[in-house]
Amino acid sequence: MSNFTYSTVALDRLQKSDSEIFNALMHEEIRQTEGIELIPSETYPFPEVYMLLGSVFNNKYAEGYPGRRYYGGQENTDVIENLARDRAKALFRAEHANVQPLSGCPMNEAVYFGLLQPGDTILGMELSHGGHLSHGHPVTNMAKIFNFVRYRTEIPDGRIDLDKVLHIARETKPKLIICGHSSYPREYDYAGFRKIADAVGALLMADVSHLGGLIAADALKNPMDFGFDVMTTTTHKTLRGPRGGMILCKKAHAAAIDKSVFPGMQGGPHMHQIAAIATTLKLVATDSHKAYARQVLANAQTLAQTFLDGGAHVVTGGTENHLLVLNTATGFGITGDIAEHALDQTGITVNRNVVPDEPNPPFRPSGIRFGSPAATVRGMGEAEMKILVRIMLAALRDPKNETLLSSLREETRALCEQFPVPGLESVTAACRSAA
Ligand code: DSN
Repeated sequence: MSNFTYSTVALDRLQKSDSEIFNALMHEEIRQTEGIELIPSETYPFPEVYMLLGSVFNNKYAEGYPGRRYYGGQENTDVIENLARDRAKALFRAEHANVQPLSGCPMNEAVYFGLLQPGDTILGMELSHGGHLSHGHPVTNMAKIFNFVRYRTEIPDGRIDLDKVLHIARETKPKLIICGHSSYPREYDYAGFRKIADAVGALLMADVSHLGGLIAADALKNPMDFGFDVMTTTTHKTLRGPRGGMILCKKAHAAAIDKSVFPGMQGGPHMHQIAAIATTLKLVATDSHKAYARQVLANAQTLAQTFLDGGAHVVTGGTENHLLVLNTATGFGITGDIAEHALDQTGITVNRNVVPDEPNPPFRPSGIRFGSPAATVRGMGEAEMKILVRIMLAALRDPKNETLLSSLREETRALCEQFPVPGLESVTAACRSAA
């Protein structure tokens, strides 16, 4: 087995001690390399990330922060956490960074608890218009603690009417306003939101989880340049790091944020994750990552334009970032779950997604969401985006045609073979022989 993400000895050992997990791992590696991931929140990490996640930093408890921990043996954990914090501050032009949040939801929850009191009002984007669960959807625990109110986007172009946002803010008096989303393909007017927050005396937060790697590369605007109080980002999306979260903020909020993360929300930080975040932050500062970020945006533009040319209904009419939402109900007469399943059969992974003012339940919504980050890691460019759209359009127009879907799958496989995943170049043959 020549896949370098695991040592041969370790794999051999796993195969003997737990063949069921071993087999699932081999099949997942085949799935991820023979097919293509178009879920916009997913990507393939820098190969170094696999190594650090499997490292001895996994073994270490390190409650506290560098120089002030509650356990001994911290000479190396302090090095990696300091490097991660310093690199994060430099990259995002922030005064303070906390790199301990275990993932996106606890990251945002730590901000709310750090800066607000229970019962305070938070203004965020409506979920069906692109907002995120952790911005206070009624099904979340946060909605039991804080009072969430919402702004919406304009249909059909998805712009945000700042006069309407200001009106809502004046009526509801939020303590915190959030710019951020998980399925919104437009850029924010950060300067406009800063003015609204100032007008109503609210703190201002950006959740750029989807965009972190694009902002780090200066391919998209950085909210910290517009005087935001706080910016959060997960580390495993366009940043190409391990699963995790980061909070960047002004110095004035540093103590409150740090206390809220630990001991407020979490115990021991995941030091193997923080080691991988530190290395990720070094790698995203390179010219090759900047070129990657630009290509992500160019590829997303091509996906959008090719879909529009093919008659698909692209929500908001296009994209200004890495993602797209298609209304498959109006465009193809099928709900997102059926579209997702059909595309799965072609080897293309997307996710079902709500559309603005969604009329259907979330498990059977009207659309699908996808984006370019993972395909771009493989070196795919605009020509390949056009091939992928052709395959997807064929499947969406005839989603029950098993013969067609399996022949499309062969096309996807042939395309993917030409674009191996960095770090997993030899995985398919190796896994096939082992599985
Ligand atoms: N689940 C992530 C996404 O897919 O956008 C956000 O948390």
